[in-house]
Amino acid sequence: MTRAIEDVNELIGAVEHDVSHDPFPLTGLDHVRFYVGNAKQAAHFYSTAFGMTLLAYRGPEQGFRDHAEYVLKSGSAVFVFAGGVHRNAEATQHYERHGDGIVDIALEVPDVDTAFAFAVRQGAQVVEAPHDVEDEHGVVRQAAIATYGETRHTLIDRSRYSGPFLPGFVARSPIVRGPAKRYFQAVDHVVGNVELGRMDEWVEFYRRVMGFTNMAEFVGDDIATEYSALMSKVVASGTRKVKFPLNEPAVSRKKSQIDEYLEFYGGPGAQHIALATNDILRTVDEMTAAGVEFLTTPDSYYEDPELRARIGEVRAPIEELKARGILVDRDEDGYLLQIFTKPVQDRPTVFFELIERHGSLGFGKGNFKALFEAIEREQELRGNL
Ligand code: TYF
Ligand code: FE
Repeated sequence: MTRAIEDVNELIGAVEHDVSHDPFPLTGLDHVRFYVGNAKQAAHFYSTAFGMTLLAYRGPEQGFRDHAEYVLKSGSAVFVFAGGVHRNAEATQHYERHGDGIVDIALEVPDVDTAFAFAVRQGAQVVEAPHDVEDEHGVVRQAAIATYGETRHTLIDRSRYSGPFLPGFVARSPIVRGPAKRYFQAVDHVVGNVELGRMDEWVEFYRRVMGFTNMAEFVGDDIATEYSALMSKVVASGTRKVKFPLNEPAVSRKKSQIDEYLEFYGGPGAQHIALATNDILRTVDEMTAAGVEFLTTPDSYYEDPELRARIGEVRAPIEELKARGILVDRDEDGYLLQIFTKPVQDRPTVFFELIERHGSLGFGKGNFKALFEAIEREQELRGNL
């Protein structure tokens, strides 16, 4: 194992685990694909505001008449932004239904046919049967299965491919000069919002179809009725490299943020992507300077003696965290620092999280109250509470 891979594993809380005996062997997350209203401008935003690097492109110039697709990278995190070139393109119609959103959480697998056969035997819905895609750089084997809403998981084996991304894509140079140091280096987790009462079915889906197991962290009935208005459970692959929290709305005094998402997205879908960083202070400063808006945290959060006692010593002075609104949580394994952006499009749907892990494998359970209050302040401003 190279040093760089170890660093990433540490960053996203991965654990030692031999995948060769798993029923659904999974190497990791391959990429996340978005359908957006204007991929050219999205590629610019994720370059300038998220410090990502344009790597590859595919569009009409390459003979792909429906979509313009831009591939951006930051460390091992790879995002593809696809926009429809005409009104009948899949992305155009998806955009009309959902606005900008995540359509594919693509997974890298060592053997597409085996993984696909297992998934389908376990009840997964087929989107694309296994097939080869090739160009002069080699062959990629891929298949796809459906998950919540109109979201899919493409299964990819790129071990026989050496091109810049996938067949048909051509290398492209960065849009702007990138930051001196990248803002984040991996996707830590991807969260799905599903309909009321359906969370356990989707937890069961990932257990059955991918052999995922539940992680300890969850928002139960108690927290839901008291302040969160959502229920949440986390499933993860054997290595913990792939982690999928799943939320459903809960009935409480206020309109659930999950209901707001479901209403404005037009159904279930991916809610947030958490990006692993090893310098959250600098990343927040640079992204803020580039125009990214983060949720705010009231000063009272940092002045709470109970929180101070619970979090103990962390790598930065509390004042530095307070100045940026960064949240802290600690559990038996260590601590984490995290912060959330506001939605990154006009609809109150998809947002991002930055997370800096120091041993903790959790998701910030201790911050649920502060976080959900911050989200509700925004919901209120939008008139959706
Ligand atoms: O991924 C998580 O579980 C944390 C907390 O609507 C969270 O980031 C959970 C639900 C939610 C927003 C954040
Ligand atoms: Fe999260």
